[in-house]
Amino acid sequence: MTAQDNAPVENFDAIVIGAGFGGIYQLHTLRDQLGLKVRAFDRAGGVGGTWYWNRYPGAMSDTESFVYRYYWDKEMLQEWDYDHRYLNQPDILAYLEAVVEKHDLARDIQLNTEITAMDFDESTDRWTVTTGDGATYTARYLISALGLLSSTNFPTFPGMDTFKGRIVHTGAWPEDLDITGKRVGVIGTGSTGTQVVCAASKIASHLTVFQRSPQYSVPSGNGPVTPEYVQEKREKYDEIWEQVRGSVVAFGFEESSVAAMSVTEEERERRFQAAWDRGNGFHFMFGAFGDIAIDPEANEAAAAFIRKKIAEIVKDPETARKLTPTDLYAKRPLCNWDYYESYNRDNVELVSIKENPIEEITPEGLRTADGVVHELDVIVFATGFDAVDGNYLRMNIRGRDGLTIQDHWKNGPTSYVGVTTAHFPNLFMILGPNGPFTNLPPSIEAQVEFITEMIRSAEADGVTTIEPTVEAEEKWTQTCQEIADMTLFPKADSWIFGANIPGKPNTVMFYMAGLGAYRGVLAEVAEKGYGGFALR
Ligand code: N01
Repeated sequence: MTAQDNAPVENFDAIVIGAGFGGIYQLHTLRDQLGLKVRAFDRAGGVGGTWYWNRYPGAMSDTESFVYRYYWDKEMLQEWDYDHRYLNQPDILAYLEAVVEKHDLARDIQLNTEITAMDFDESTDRWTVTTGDGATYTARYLISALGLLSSTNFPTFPGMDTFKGRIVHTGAWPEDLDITGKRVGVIGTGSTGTQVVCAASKIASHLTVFQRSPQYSVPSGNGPVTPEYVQEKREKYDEIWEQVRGSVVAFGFEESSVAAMSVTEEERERRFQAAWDRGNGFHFMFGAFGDIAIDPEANEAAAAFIRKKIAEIVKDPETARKLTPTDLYAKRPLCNWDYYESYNRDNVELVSIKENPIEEITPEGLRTADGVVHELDVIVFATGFDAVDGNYLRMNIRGRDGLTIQDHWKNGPTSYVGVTTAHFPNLFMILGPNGPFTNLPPSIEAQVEFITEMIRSAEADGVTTIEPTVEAEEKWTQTCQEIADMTLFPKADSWIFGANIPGKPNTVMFYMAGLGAYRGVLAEVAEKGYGGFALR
């Protein structure tokens, strides 16, 4: 018997799991707007979610500073300063910590507490959550704000435990690790890996990049912004946010509706060059033309433009060849300050592990198939995440009739409007499967506000359980699939469809019609008295 067996169970109206962008706002709305008794839990030692864990060198948002924040706290929009076009990880973490402090949220956030199980009790219509140390808590409403990307994908290689240096994953970067002057190896070249490469190339004594798939990256255009720029954005925030909330990707620019092949070749080049000079990955994919992610010919034109840039930038032809992607330009778009330029530095070396696979990790470093041992002090796994449902599947979650989430999602994760799933009453997911594929804070706000209003109306109407119907969930999944099939994204192997995890079903995991359309769906569901839900 443990001490916990005798501990009294604490009961709440609502429990929030996660204290990142989603959990912080959800705790605020449920506690301070609805007056519920709420507790938020997070396994981390601080708030911030993604921005607590991802402290790797170069970690930053690739959404511009003026839209990588909450809209709901209008005072902070006016008061919180920034001086660069993009925010670095410490800036974002400091911002989230300041929100928590300003709204006195910390007293209801229990840190260092991992939730391992969530069970719905049909006799009481309450959820019981169990923590890693065996304590239990109950609540009527359970809101999971686990983040899309928090379950790390940490592949194993033979000999890993023999390595004399340090092996780290970017998603759990140790606070005491400084790679300055060290021999660093980076495995993975997605959004994270390319950011690490840009930063590490400038501080490591030697950097070896182990690349499986080459990536299309465009310039970020990062740099200082003036106080006048910040003031101008502040004065226009309502206008800016209205545009963001009605847009597709919610990055603070107008998406283009011009078809790439409808203009002359010269005009196409001019527009690609203008987008390249302006900077930002989502802008390059969605702002230069309206059909890069839809029409194969338009996609190839954009891809060819980036390939030409790689050939111009990278001095060593063999390195340039290895860095040049030949597949579709249809993964999450990347941007960096000087990704391809990094490979012109004398201390940076590129190994194509598609051509020359990693055989084993040795005490000294990493041995590739050609027999070379790359001597290293630190091996950085920038190998991404088991996205979307990975966070859920590692927990024991049981809904009606003891149904496990693993069973319910065995063919891939599903939801109704990205926030609820059938057989799991009163469980609300922020960034659940088949939610919008956008700059995340504006989508998180839309979901938190939808969940809050649904709970407010349930409280007012004496509804005890809210649960989507199986039919509504199936229809939403089909809608998401049909929309995704209109794009090129399912044709590229990436985490967006689960292709990065061996054995994971390749299924639709996002609603790709954009935030404006998504907000319209949520508004319509609410207006129709929560159509698609069984309210009991
Ligand atoms: O992860 P990824 P990420 N052996 O899955 C490689 C967000 N984000 O952390 O392409 C060797 O994209 C894998 O290779 P391949 C953003 O939404 C945002 O970089 O599968 N290599 C790939 O190169 C982003 O999309 C920001 O062939 C292996 C890399 O590891 C999402 O997070 C910053 C491997 C993984 O790339 C995920 O990005 C950072 C193996 N066994 C991240 N397994 C912002 O700027 C995987 N790889 C806001």
